[in-house]
Amino acid sequence: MEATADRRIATLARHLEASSLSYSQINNTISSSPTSSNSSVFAHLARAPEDPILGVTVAFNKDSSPSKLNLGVGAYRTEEGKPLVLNVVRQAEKLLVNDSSRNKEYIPIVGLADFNKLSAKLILGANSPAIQENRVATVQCLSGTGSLRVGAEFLARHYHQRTVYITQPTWGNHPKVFALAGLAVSTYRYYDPTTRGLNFQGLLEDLGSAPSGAIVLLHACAHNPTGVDPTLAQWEQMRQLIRSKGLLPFFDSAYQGFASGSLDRDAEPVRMFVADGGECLVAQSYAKNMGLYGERVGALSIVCKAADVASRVESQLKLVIRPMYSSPPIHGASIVATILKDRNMYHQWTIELKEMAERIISMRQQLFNALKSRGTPGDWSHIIKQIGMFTFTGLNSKQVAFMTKEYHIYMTSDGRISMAGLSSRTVPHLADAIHAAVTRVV
Ligand code: KET
Repeated sequence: MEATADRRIATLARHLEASSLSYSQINNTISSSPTSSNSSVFAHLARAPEDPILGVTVAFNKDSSPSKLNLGVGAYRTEEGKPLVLNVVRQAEKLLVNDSSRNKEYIPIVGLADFNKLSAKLILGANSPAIQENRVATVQCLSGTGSLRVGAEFLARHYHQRTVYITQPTWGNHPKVFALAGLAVSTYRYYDPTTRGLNFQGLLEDLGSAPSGAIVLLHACAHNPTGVDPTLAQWEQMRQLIRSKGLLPFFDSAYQGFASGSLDRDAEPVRMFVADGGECLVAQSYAKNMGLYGERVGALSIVCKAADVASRVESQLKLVIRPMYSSPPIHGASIVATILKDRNMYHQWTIELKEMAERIISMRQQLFNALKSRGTPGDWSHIIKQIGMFTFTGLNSKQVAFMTKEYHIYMTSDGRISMAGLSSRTVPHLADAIHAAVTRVV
């Protein structure tokens, strides 16, 4: 203690000494620092690789070919290949801009109260007992990633089990988010490459042998990257296993509405876990389902067993958030709250969301048909069976590299393609590329 106090006093003294000097005195008395010499203090840094998903867009942007196609990042495009701002979002933004009573003050650490309540209701359901009993702590976060990160930091600080199980494979950022928060990351079997479906037996075995209390990350719907979701009956079996072993479910809900086109249907797995009265965490993103990618708007909800626990959880979440980014941004959350609280706008959103989901489903059918008509070797039925934004094609990294080099088609090296980036116009080009890749590259 004493040593710390001494150090602080010495630092203060140095600071006062320096601040009493004039600029020219400082210039004369201070010898050249390492930062003013020619070699950088960061000279030892190796160049970091680009992100495996967002780096695909970087490479795409550098390509000057007119036929280039970006099927990397999961971002919705129109039939014309353009980014889409939903009409209902434009409408909400107009209302916000014209409302002169609005200001740009800081919002609370936990975000906008309306937004938080409506977000919990969206994922848990209007009649959720957990909401009615006030046992859900919801905080506005920086989209899905920020919600996962805040949840992970909270668990690392306050939860007794420090291991999180993620699906094999999963979204590439999951292991990084959890490891950087200080949790140990393990995997559970999920995808079976031979059937291109769920390895349900492997999943049950791995979760069955996880240590009691371990955290289990679950994709609420539209599993990324595989497009393979458990059936509701399988979810029920998973729920029983997870609850009987006292594992802690952490749902990542980045695609609500994108799997089936229905917000309620896609939330069923989460609601099933909340209905049993047990605890769970849910990270929500509005990037995809409201097209608010760059607005960075999402929410973390922690469903607790009692209202007083939830309120203490919320108080601790504030301590996680404040030193991280202080408080979240206002604009995106205001758009979401405006839409969710207005019956008509909400209805319009569900229609536009369904249109996006349906366009993706029609792209699946068109791509499948195009490969069939080319006689491309292999069973491509997984393209129409998988759901959500992505098709996990089964193409290997060499075939992907070939398609990028020869056809200017950009996708992640694991063979995942974003169906949302495809259009009727570009399907033939992709089908040609896949056909060439599987017939010419092994
Ligand atoms: N969870 C999953 C499963 C997910 O696929 C993403 C984004 C996120 C969370 C985070 O999204 P946010 O924008 O923070 O709300 N996935 C796409 C974009 C990305 O990698 O950042 C993708 O897989 O292409």
